[in-house]
Amino acid sequence: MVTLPGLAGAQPVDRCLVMGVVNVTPDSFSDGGRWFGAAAAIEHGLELVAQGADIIDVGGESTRPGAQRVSADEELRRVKPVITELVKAGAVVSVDTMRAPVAEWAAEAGVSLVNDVSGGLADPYMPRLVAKAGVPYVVMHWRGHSHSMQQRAVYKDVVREVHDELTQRVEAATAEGIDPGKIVIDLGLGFSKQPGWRGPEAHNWALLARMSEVARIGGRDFPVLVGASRKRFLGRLLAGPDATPRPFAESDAATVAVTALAAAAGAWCVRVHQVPANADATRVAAAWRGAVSRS
Ligand code: PMM
Repeated sequence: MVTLPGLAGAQPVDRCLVMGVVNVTPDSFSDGGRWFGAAAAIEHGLELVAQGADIIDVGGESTRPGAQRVSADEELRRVKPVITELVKAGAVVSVDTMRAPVAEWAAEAGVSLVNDVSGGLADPYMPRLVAKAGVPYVVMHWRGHSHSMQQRAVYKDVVREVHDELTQRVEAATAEGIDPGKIVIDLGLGFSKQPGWRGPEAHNWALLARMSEVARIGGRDFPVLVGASRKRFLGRLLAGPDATPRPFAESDAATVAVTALAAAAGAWCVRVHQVPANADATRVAAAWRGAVSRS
């Protein structure tokens, strides 16, 4: 398992980490509206910590396909009380934002990680700000904002293209002064990816299967964050005989299966909505990897 220097507050563990999601939004894909109020979001974050989450990811902007952007002021209004209280309670918190001013506020408030789903493309000031803050940075594969992202899900060779586009983002981030040892790669599952599970358009599955290849950039193996939880490609896989996709909340068992497989393949962290079973899966995977390395 890969350790990440600079992840403030995190206990060193010999397994894949678990990042619990707190979406302070009315319209997120998987849990929109449930934790929209600050008090409910704080309570939920604390519950995820108690259930075994290593990191709590707080976001104030929905990235569901087709979502419209909210203003930076509204995003800040949503996340401020939640991040403040979770940091105060001693949680290791990450901020899920594409905006440098939001990341800047959050870094000052004590977050341990900036999770930028655009990998620095949405706000050109983001990498410089993250370099200055000195916190770890998640660079996710992304091709555009939610309103148009599915039109961009066109690839000749998804693994090579995602790898090459992530390479450009990592180079841009390090050119702005971010320590490569603090960069985490994310495959961007569901973001400009077709949700099918067979044939050349099974983009998410190809990326999961070849995760370590995608994350080997410039001769360095970057830690990988996997965000498969409740995504549409799982609902599509689990569709009934009439091809109706399984609702997102009924794909939690499939999420756990992906967690076990990804953790066994060496993922650094999984980003999930339901913590307990995924935390168990990371322990199973760690025991599995330990046995493989001893055999
Ligand atoms: N997915 C969502 C939001 N933030 N961050 C990272 N690093 N990786 C992801 O895959 C990711 C993310 C969208 O999912 P949600 O709206 O269900 O939380």
